[in-house]
Amino acid sequence: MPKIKSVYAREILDSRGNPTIETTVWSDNNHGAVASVPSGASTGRLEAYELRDGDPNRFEGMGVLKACANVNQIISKYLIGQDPLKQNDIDQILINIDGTVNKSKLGANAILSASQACFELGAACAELPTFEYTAQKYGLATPSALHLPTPIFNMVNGGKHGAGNLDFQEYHVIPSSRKKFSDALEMGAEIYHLLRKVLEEKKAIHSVGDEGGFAPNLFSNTDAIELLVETIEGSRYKLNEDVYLGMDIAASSFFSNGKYKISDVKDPLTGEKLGDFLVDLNRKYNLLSVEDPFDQDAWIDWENFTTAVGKQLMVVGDDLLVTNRSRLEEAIKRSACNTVLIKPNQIGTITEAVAVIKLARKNDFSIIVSHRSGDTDEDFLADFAVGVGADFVKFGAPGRGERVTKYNRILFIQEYLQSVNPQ
Ligand code: 2PG
Ligand code: MG
Repeated sequence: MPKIKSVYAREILDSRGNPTIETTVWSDNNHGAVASVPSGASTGRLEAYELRDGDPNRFEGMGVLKACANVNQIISKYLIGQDPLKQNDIDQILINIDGTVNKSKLGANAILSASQACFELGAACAELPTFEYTAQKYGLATPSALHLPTPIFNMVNGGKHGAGNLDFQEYHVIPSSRKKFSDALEMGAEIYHLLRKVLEEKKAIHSVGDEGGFAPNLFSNTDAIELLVETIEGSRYKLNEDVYLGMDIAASSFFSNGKYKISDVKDPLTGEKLGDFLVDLNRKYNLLSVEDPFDQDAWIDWENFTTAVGKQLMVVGDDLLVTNRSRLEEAIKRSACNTVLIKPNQIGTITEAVAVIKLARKNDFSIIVSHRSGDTDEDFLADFAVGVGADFVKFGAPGRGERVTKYNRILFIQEYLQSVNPQ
């Protein structure tokens, strides 16, 4: 039985230039693993706690030296000597030594970096690629080159992610799930480049936002969808056949005084009216998915929306569910949505993220494994998504290093699976 020999955390920078934590673990049989954690901008109210130093003299308070110290001085003491193949035990130790509901004592960033590093160390000790280790451990998938998660490309960044003036946070292009992953990736990259041209022709600003999608100034949110339609029509792909559209509304980020103010209409909308607006958009554009259509506590609006369109499209809970088992249970009870977004750092351990996936599967929810808007050059999530049999991955635009490293890893996995099992 291998044993964890050392655990060491340090501060690095994420894709936004903010500090984050990276933890390295070694086993006594000389395997090693490194894990860094991402950070959100449009965070859900009930996400596990991200510990920041708050020292205004370093990184404007964003430093994570306390989180690193929690790993180096506390967590390491408990993990050294543990078997890296026993992820449940490791995560239970982490949960116990923190002892809070939202991991606010040690910080979910500290805890996840250790949980994930140990998980990857387990894969190394088992001498398996991480996706294969995940699949064998949890029995949720039998990875095959023909059934890899479908990428959700974030082509236009608005809301809290873009410097432009769009209210909705993300505008997605989603290749048909019938496409091979490599073809889907090619499609995403081609459409991304065409979109740049369309935006240039329209003289809309085309800087990119946090997730690599373009961040234009437009008159309305609907304009952004129209531009995507125009771009796809100018490509060699057919809308609603080869490729579909989706959105992350991230409605909690523009919900104030009980209403939603969006540039498409003059007066702020009630939840009911925003629902009507989105149902209309769906009628017009045949959307494949709509994420966070309402505020994270507006359960009744979610229920009504899912009743109205849940058979036609994925209603995705992100801020609503925060990768949290009890929130998912509530959503199942209420039929408030039909798809769960999985972000391990919303909950803080691999074991708890897997428990949410298992519950979602049992209840016929679709599963999307997602990055964060502040991310690192990690490809762990790609392996994790394949290993748990996720239906989709949301890793941002097909551009920028921290985004494409994850898509490229699935490309590698496809080729690897093809070589071991040619079909
Ligand atoms: C989202 C995510 C990732 P953030 O809302 O889905 O795209 O954004 O990481 O800022 O929460
Ligand atoms: Mg979201």
